[in-house]
Amino acid sequence: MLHQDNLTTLQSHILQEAQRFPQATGQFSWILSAMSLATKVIASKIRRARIDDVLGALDSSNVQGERQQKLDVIANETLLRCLGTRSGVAVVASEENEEPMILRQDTGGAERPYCVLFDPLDGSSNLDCAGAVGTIFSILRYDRRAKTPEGSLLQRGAEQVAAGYILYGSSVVFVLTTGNGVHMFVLDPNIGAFVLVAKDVKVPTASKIYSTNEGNCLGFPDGYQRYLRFAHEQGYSTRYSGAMVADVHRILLNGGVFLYPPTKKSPDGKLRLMYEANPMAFLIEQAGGKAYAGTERILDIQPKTLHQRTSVILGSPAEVDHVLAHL
Ligand code: P6P
Repeated sequence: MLHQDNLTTLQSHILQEAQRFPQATGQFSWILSAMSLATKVIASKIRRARIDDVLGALDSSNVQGERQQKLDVIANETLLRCLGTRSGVAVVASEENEEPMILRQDTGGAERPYCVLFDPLDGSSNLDCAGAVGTIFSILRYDRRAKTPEGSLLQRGAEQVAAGYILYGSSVVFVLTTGNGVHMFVLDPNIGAFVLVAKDVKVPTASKIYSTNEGNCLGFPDGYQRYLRFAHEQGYSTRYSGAMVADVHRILLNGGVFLYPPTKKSPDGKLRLMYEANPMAFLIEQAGGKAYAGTERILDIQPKTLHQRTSVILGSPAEVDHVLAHL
């Protein structure tokens, strides 16, 4: 862990990182600052959700056909309100909105603007029972070769310039990579700032823990079922919260493998490529782990549609290899 005397906040970390790019205009830093502000607001609303009676579902459903929780909409609107003021953001895409939002046209200036994609409140069905939930985000550069702003979003995960998640758990944890390692911050409610607690986090190379919804296992393809038999025979432990952010964060720190295989209900996998699998894959690879969709590296997948789904195998390199060996 860091020396206690080096008090660095997310804001000062972002500014220090920006100094590595003298030609930078600061737009990128402003976007990360917007994510910091929005997620502090979301964290405060989650903490008081039952008191302020903003728990529970709305009558509406999102583009995924999933019932929207009241806080899904509140989190989504908070992120849009914070990002909307940042001049460097051209396009925003959210799990909660069928169409991307074009905030401003690409002016063709020196620095290409950015696209921000996010799942505003991942695992929100955990809210009613005070379970862990999270925000996941991915940042791409606007692709000027694309024929439409929407087309600018359909870039492989390997093109991401930044990715992160905010876990609203027993503490509020902001985990970020800008392609230069994975860094972890915890919200200090006494000062309202995300404080740096660990730099260059590395996922343990091996750990006998797997994380999957075994309720679906009879619908898993044979290779995954063979892997589960292997894990049971080897005495693995299982940990699964139903919120990807919480399950991936545990793996980032303690090691193991997270699996969402194809199922009868979701033959292509349930998790969304652009704003769940890709950002998590970028983070896990930056931390020394591996991230696959079946036998394909997630960051190599060429997306076809904004809300497309994928299967996911990610975590400690040795544990991912055990799964791949059974596929
Ligand atoms: P299941 C939450 O709805 C989510 O998108 C991820 O956060 C989580 O990993 C997964 O779905 C849980 O799905 O089918 O196990 O409830």
